[in-house]
Amino acid sequence: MLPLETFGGEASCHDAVRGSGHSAGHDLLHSLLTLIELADPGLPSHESYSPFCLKVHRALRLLDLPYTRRNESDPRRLRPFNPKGQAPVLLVGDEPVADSTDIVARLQVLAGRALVPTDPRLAAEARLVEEFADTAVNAYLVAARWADERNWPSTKEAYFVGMPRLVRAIVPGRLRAGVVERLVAREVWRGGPDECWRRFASLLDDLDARAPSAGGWVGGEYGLADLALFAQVHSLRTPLTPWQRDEVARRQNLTAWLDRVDAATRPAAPASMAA
Ligand SMILES: N[C@@H](CCC(=O)N[C@@H](CS)C(=O)NCC(=O)O)C(=O)O
Repeated sequence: MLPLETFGGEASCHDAVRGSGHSAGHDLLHSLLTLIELADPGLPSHESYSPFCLKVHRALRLLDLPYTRRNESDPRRLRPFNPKGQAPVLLVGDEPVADSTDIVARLQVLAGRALVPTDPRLAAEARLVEEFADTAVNAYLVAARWADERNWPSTKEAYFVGMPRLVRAIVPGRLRAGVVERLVAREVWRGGPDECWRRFASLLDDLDARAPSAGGWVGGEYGLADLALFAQVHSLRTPLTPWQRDEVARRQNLTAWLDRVDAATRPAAPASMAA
């Protein structure tokens, strides 16, 4: 979605993130798994502005898999690993796995633990929630950052921070026009801001009514549905989108569920930094 975390932040850094266990198997996995992601926003609450990178971070944590982080400020640098030039990419040894859905599927195999219930109907429901989050809910997040006039100045500031001033006067606006065009094609912005935010409020009401009062979204345990939905909705809770953040905060059941998933999946502080 965001053709542009591209220009925010430093070129690359490598942080080691450990799971809670420190067995030989964990150490092996730690050197085996590298998450290639976009720039680190430097927020304690969000490892990434990218909801798809956030989803993978939280899946790694939920599965207690240690990994190394590698930040690329320009998604084009991801093309050798993912022809679509998108983050996230997970390196399993030297093998690149692209797309958050495929990455989370691979992580389950590596961890030897499923993130969907054993009941096939519930497993299908969890995958449907993932698809809904990655597409429909994501469209509102992109609209909130790129199309909403109230948020564009802070989005531009955050995403294009490293760009030379002259280029910055031209490029962000052009990229924004392309993103908004795609949002219209995705229907979410076709009727303009009033319709978009009316539907958004109604979506939040439904999520609030459906949010589980304890445990995970589908089948009781935290799993795939939680990771995918959390990643998109929690991404609305940053300083980039204050109106949308406050709208989420007004929904108490939804907020309580988000906070529980956050607590269950927040990565431990980086154990070490390498150049
Ligand atoms: N379906 C992909 C979507 C990934 C995606 O949209 N990544 C964005 C960052 S949130 C990106 O890399 N955008 C750069 C671009 O499209 O040029 C997934 O689930 O991983």
